[in-house]
Amino acid sequence: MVTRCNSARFILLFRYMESAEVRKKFLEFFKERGHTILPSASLVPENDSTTLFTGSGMQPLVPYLLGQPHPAGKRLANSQKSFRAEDIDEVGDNRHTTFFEMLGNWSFGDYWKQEQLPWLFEFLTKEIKLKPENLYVTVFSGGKDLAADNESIEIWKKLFATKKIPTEYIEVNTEHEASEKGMQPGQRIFGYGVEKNWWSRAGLPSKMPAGEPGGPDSEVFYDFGTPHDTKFGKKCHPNCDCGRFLEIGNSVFMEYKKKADGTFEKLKQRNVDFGGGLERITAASNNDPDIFHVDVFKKMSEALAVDPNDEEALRKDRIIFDHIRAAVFLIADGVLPSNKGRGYVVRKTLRRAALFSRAAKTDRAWLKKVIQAVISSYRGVYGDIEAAADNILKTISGEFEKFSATLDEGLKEFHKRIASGKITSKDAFDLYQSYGFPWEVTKELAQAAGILLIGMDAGFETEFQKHQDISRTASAGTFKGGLADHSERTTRLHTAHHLLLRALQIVLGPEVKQRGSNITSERLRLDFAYDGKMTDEQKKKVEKIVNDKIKENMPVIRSEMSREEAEKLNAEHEFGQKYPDRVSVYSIGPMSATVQNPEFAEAFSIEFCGGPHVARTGEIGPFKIVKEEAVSAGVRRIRGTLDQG
Ligand code: ALA
Repeated sequence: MVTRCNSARFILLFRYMESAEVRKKFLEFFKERGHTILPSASLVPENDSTTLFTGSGMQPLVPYLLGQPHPAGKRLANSQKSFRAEDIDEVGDNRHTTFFEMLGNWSFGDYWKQEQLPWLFEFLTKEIKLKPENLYVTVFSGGKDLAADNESIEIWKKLFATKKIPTEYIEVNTEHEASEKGMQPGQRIFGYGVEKNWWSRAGLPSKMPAGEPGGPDSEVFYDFGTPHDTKFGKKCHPNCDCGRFLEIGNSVFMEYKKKADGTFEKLKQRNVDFGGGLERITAASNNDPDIFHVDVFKKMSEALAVDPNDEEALRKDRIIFDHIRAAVFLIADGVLPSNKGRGYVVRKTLRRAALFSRAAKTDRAWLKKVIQAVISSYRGVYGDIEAAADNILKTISGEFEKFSATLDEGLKEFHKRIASGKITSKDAFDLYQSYGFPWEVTKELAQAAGILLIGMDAGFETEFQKHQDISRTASAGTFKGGLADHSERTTRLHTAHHLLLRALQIVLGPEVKQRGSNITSERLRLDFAYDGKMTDEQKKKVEKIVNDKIKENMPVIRSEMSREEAEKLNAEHEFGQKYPDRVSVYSIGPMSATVQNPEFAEAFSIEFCGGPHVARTGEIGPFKIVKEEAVSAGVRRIRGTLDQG
């Protein structure tokens, strides 16, 4: 493999660190500091509709950041599979990927900044052997009603002083201000505002829904020393996108929760949520700014014989590698290509990969080699992938075959339509429906052909929506699952949802099974398998059972167990959902039974569920059924809401 470090001598003297070594060092480092190591959660989030995919290590841990005790303790660490579909257009340069592993460590109301920042510094400089003079850091300079993080400035100053590195703090607040000011020698700690140094799943403080946790963060950047490119701003600074600096770690000091009135309150506990891209830290350890030189990609490129001197071919190959690796992980987690939701995202990534590979690689043997390179890179780390290897190979090859069958025809049609110099959203939709061109592929082709698309995203969305609405009535309806937010009302409705499912089973029969669920602070929706319309009397009975259980003020109890144990206990789960090896289970009423004694005499309901829930059913308040209707043959939808508050 030829690398972009041009000195052959350098390559001979320098051993590239592999990502497996970085992962191992990180987990051992935090294990030695009292952390329990968790396995990675699935890429499909459980009970969380804020994103389609798990995009950070903290996502499966939200209930614990909000105060629920974690069975494994107050200090956790892991390497979490993450996928950010929103970054798909950035892929092709030397540092963006959609799929990545996020190294993470957490403190749930335990240690704080004084431990986190020195540990991170020690890990990066001693274990990974990054030169401290190549590290730059950012901290929160404050925002509306949100205090600046002066503590972190002092901690960083002391840490750099131990290495005798001159360290000045400079407040730059916004990217614009930073690119105007630039950086002077000695300036190493940069204060940015909410756009850059505030972290929550929803982004900016103003975008956070009620109940969402967030906080100021402190990021570490690695300086590769490459020259600044003025295309990205007047002067360089750590958050500049020119490629000189790469963010390799983010310590979020998660101590706030958004209130319904838009202000913030302190959480019950002060949390640390650290995330660092495994591949990025590995790239920094090798002082090589090209993330695609990290081992897993290197193995993929060996299977494809990449020419490092052809910039355009390199860009396409990076897209192919990224998308195929992402698809391998998504398919292993049960997401198959389709025209809806998560499945559409997998289809889109695979079709983009097929399109970019088309010209150069007509022989498909390379595809198998590239997929096998991914699978072998993660052998022993992600067992799911190895176990699903045959299915992965079959699914990806099948998707490539299907797409190539229509690709040439579709391209002809595309060129015919652009002969007039423009392409409409209807054209884009026809290409999607007849030839399987994802919208983004058409956009890409149109941009390459110099065709302007203004406002087309919205137009395509409208066409797409029209199509989806039509097909929805014809096929079994599914809707985006989970909770819209973790606000108090949504949480109350979530517990009511469990009561409702059980009440439906009591009134209509045990064959009632959940097929989907969606809960906002306004109402809950539950789709369930059942033949026939409910009578008014049945609805009344169901409503009464739910309200009786609310009045009984039953405890809502969370337990952790293996998936097999939960299955033996007949815990309810959604049809077709894939669950991890260890699961969280909620029972309403004490769950005194065990696998050996699976009676649950006292538990009214038991479900596979990640929460959050109220502590006792009395907190829900009066519940009422609003509507019951058909979704498709054999599937009903029921809507309910809270009477007050
Ligand atoms: N949750 C933080 C992030 O994703 C660490 O950057």
